[in-house]
Amino acid sequence: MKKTLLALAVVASLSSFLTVVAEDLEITITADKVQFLYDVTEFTVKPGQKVKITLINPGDSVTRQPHNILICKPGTKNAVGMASNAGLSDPEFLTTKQAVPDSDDVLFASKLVQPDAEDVLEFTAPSEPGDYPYICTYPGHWAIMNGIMKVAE
Ligand SMILES: [Cu+2]
Repeated sequence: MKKTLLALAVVASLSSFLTVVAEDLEITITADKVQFLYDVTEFTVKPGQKVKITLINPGDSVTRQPHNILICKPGTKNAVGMASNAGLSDPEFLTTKQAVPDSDDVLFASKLVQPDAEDVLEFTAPSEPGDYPYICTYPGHWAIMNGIMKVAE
């Protein structure tokens, strides 16, 4: 009887350990070669999970456009997108700033990725569950080049 209880206790503590240490999520998102789109438009992470996104801009892209990926606070896709359009008046927007608008609504941002290049964006998922939009803020892309990172248990 004692052994059974001990075994149960071990199993219980192991399973709670496993829920706390969720595996890192690695995901590859590739920009479309013809349209301003990501090939992944939705993925789900756990609160506090470590996330690694590799953004690939294919070398044989027809558009030859740079792309990036920004994770934004829930409900702020349009605000951040509009801020990126406005960024065009800033001569440093596409260079030093990597097309990332100055906004508290931007949580995480990759570099601007040229064709035939990639960038890795690593971050810890927010602890607050919700739908976090991600967008490309190369001006004009965000309205269609976007997706949702769901943070959910
Ligand atoms: Cu883009």
